[in-house]
Amino acid sequence: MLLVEQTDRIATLTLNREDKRNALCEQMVEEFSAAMARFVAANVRCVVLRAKPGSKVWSAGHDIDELPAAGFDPLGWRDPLRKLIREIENFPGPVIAMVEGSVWGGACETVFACDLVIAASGAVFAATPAKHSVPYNITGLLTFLNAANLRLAKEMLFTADPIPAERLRDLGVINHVVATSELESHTYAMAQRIVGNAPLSIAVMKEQLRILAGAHTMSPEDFERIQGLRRVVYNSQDYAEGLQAFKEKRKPTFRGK
Ligand code: LCV
Repeated sequence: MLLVEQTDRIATLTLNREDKRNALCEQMVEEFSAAMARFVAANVRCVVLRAKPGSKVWSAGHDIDELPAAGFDPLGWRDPLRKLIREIENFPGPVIAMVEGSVWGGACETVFACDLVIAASGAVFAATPAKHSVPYNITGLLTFLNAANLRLAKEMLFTADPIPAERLRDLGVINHVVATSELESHTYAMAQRIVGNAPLSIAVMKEQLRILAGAHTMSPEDFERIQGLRRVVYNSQDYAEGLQAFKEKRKPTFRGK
């Protein structure tokens, strides 16, 4: 489900599950983890995460068919998407998201969790929990909040609108937007500059920034209250309706209960 390439100190992971629009499933994430472990052992200094050239859909996000039925937390600690985000954050070198096409839901968070984002003109990004009545988890929301400002994060999460890469670049969420024909050259030129710098310094700055970006205090009471609120959502008829509507390829009807 992933194509793995490594040339010297730069590695490339290509999402390779086109029949399901590169939906992020457990097997794909297991392959991702195994590849990242090999990259660490091989002293890879920069990873590029991409879809195949010409992809209309970079990734359709979390594999909805793998979301648990109502009654279970759909984005708990061991969920494949949560593991994927942590793999990106913990890799001791920059992970560059090279994006073309549309990016949905958990894939949007995945791109935002990458250290750098270079998108082709015309790419769009949609945060979709509200389309499926999914109670996103708090570290996932922090990824959005760290990538965007609160106003934009709320617009993306509440509207689920696909946002053009150009607008996200203008708001500092995306590093560069380039013509599709220049996407690879621009991305790998930056990767080359990065791997020409000091890897230990970069790795420790990445880890410091991860710690600083996640340095939020929260009382045990607030944590328990959030988990309780999320449980109401994933126990709701709306959550079950969201899953059913996707399976039946129809628009869901949410009743707020
Ligand atoms: C499994 C899929 C998926 C998929 N999972 O092709 O952020 S949260 O909280 O929402 C989180 C839980 C999350 O990330 O949820 C997933 C959010 N993703 C979306 O809402 C996007 C859902 N997909 C689509 O809207 C369309 O598939 C797009 C616009 C991405 C592509 O449309 P296109 O017409 O090119 P199809 O819809 O025909 O999909 C092709 C195959 O991929 C499956 C889909 O069920 C279909 O499978 P079959 O050929 O077996 O019918 N597929 C698409 N997305 N997220 N499976």
